[in-house]
Amino acid sequence: MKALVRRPGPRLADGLLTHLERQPVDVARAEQQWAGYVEVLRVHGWEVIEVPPANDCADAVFIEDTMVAFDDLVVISLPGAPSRRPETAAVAVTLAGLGYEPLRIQAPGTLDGGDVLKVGRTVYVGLGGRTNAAGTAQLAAHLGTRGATVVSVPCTKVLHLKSAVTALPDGTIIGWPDAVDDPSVFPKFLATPEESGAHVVLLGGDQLLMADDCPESAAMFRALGYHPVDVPIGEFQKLEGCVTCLSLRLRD
Ligand code: CIR
Repeated sequence: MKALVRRPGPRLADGLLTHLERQPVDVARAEQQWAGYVEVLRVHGWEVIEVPPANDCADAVFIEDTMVAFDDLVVISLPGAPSRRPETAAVAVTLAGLGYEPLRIQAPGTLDGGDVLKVGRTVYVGLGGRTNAAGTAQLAAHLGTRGATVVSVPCTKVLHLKSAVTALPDGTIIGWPDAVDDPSVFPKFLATPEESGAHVVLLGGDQLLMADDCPESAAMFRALGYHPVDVPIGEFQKLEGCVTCLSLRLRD
């Protein structure tokens, strides 16, 4: 299990905002929070690989958006926001160094990794923000070669599909209802009591990496037999980030 991460740069506070009002971001605190997040990955057995920083790109720390991994395939995204497109080059170089031959989303397609939720062989792709139909079709063609089924789902209330929903290890889709366009597209949906409670990174086994500001959701997962591990990520949440977007997980 490898996780790619990218440390926050000096321009972090200028990151893009779509649904939130701008608030001051404490870059020093963000660096501490990022280090804490990375340490949790390490402690849970992930080999952490740092992609060289992109200090000109305010949003580069949100590395999940630059790529999709599925089985042995990696697909470099074409971010919907033009300012984020320079982020992908160094990610592709790092992946090539790890032995991958990255495929690419091509214009006019756009796709952000944060819009892609994998649940077994089903891959949900959020449509409505940064990802368009052409990008979704290209991803479907790539992942179809590995037997994946891509399901396009609406995503208009939050930045990315994974800002609205993620999945528990048993495949249950979890989401904060106000952020989800249509819960009925998911076979098994469980509402979370807090917005950030909808965001989990599967660390392995029963362990769920979560933000530390959603205690009721953590209690709900505990009651289901899972083990939440919480981290403070408030500086990144101010920029519409969540726990998923701070790493790229390669599970092969
Ligand atoms: C952006 O607007 O692109 C960044 N400020 C936040 C990206 C968060 N990414 C994610 O949730 N996958």
